[in-house]
Amino acid sequence: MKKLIVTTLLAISTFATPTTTEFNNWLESLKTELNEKNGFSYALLDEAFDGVTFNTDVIKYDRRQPEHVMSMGRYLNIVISSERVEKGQKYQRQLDDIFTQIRQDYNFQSRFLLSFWALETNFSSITGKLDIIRSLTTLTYDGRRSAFFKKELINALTMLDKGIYSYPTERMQGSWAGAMGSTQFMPSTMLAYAIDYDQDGYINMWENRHDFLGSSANFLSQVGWRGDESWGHEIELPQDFDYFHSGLKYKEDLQYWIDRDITLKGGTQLPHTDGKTAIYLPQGAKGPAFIVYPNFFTIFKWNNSEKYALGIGVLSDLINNRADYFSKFNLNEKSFMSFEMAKQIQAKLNELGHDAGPVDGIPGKQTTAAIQRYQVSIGQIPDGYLTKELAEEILSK
Ligand SMILES: [Ca+2]
Repeated sequence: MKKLIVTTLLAISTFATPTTTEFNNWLESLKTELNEKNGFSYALLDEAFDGVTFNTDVIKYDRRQPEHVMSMGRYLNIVISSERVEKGQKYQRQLDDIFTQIRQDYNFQSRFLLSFWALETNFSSITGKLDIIRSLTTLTYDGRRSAFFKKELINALTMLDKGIYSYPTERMQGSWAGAMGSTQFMPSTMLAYAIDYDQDGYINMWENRHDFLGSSANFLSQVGWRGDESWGHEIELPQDFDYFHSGLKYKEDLQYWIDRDITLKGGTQLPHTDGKTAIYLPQGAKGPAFIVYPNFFTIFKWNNSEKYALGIGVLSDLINNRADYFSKFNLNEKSFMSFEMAKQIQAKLNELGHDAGPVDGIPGKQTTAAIQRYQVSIGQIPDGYLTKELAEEILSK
């Protein structure tokens, strides 16, 4: 499910490609272990690993590094298009019987399922063509995250062993890291959450819309999705709003914000939730302001990325024609932040006495607070949002 969209790529760091003999010897000992320790039959193992070789492309994908961190505006521009919204609306009408059934069984809204389906594989058009067993075997051989990928390889073998999953191709295919099907489930997610929703005897996560949509609702419901709540709402911030209390790390009960005069756009009271909420300004004080509800944080359990979560929320609103705020996003925002630049900014903020924390190139809560203190010192609204202009100004001090 995890995907990294990047603007430009740096040169790939080096890695050692094994010789055919080295790899085959290792693979034989792995098969022995999988038989003796994990109980897979040699019949299954021989078939699963038939013709499997080390795939250098997979390691190249694993090592690629973005030169710049993608800006929020650029990301939204890429994942959201009018064509995608229209396609979502078309499927919402066409698949109404499936969505009605899912609503009854899981209390799950169609617009969110359509958004996950869109962001993962553009409605099943890009599900990945790499051999899953080969990719996971390569990543198990490679040292970087061996233990994680070995578990997923064992899960993929368990899928083959169970014989209840069906694939459109002879061998299981998917992304370089092992995600599969129309909603890009990893093998562990497949085993835990994929279901035969149309009860035809097979779980087909590639082509059977009942199965992959039902499985996605099953997964999200089990990790805490609330079918009667949205992801978030556009809000109106009062004049005296304390920007030091905005951001996803500051979770509060709804009453906390009501007491501070926060309302929906137009002054209407915030819809009820008994879960934690946060004030979220994805493009700073100049962009649209939101209050995010528990579902927003549940999206992180599918893909731990703030941009992805906002992409799902915004697309779901556009599909249901309720994204009046959309024009407030700056979709022309350039990507400019790099790891090196983040380190320079942290060092500069520390030098100026704003305590940005360790100079690690990964701006977190402490760096955001330092940016806010810097903004106060120059008379700006302390939204903690680092625009290109603000970054350049800090570095010029
Ligand atoms: Ca089925």
